[in-house]
Amino acid sequence: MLRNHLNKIVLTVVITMISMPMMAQSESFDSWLQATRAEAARQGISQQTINQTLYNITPNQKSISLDRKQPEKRKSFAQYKKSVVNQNRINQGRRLIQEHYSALQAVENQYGVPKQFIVALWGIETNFGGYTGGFSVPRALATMAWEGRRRTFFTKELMNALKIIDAGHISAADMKGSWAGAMGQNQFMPSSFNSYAVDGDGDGRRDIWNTKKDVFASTANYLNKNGWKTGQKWGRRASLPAGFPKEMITPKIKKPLSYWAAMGVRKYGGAPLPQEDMMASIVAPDGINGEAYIVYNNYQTIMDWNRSTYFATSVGLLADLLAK
Ligand SMILES: [Ca+2]
Repeated sequence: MLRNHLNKIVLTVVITMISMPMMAQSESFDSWLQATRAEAARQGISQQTINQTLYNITPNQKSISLDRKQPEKRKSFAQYKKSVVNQNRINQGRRLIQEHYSALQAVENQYGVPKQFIVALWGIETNFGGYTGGFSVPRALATMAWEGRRRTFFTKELMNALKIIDAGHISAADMKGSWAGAMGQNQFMPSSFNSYAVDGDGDGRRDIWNTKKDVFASTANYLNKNGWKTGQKWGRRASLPAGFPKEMITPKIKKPLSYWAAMGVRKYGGAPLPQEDMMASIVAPDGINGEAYIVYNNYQTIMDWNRSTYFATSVGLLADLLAK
């Protein structure tokens, strides 16, 4: 009897370990939650917000498994580009630029960011607000913070999310986003929201979930504050000469256009590079045998939004197609 009982315990422990693979945390979710409620109160979050977000919740296992998968990393750039810069999206983006022309123009005038970049980011992040993620952001962030792989980052994001609810920009129930807590139509993390979100329609709330003027102004403000240079392109496709050194292919190496021209880099198709006084980098998201691009300051700004050459290159290409 005792032996059977012990076997049962052992079996339960084994099953629990199998069903929660590689968990970094040793603390139970409830005890973590209790400590986090105290921390939120210490940071000045209202008891009402704490009650609405950090009581009676469980970890979201879907967030945990998606965090471990990250399927986009396994695609090639060519595949990624095909899926995010497709003809449907180009047509829809062009139509939306016409539909929201005056709102986008006002934002462009104020922040110096052309409307096609605002709409390209909107299109790639959420298919123009079509899929913003149905996860409860506080629960997703609590899950990621407790799970432990990036505890400091996600705890900070969770506190930022609670401050947004406290400030009345969105209710706790309506704060929806991705499995990792990116929110609304432009997928700002809560810290980006608190640094860059803007009340574009002047109703007193920064609403990146439902108010397009807020989405447009927040996106443009983000780029503007991260060094966007008005009047400059993002970059263009390039041809590299035979034997171009692989180690020079990185957004981290910035040289004048004239330097790249002297190395034999040309526009795709063979025309010479423009003779402008600009710093540029060479990127080739699929490696030296894939497409190469020569990219400028504004590409680096797009990479501040999302540190991926797949993403930044696709945003640039889509923006160019939307402007045509
Ligand atoms: Ca607003």
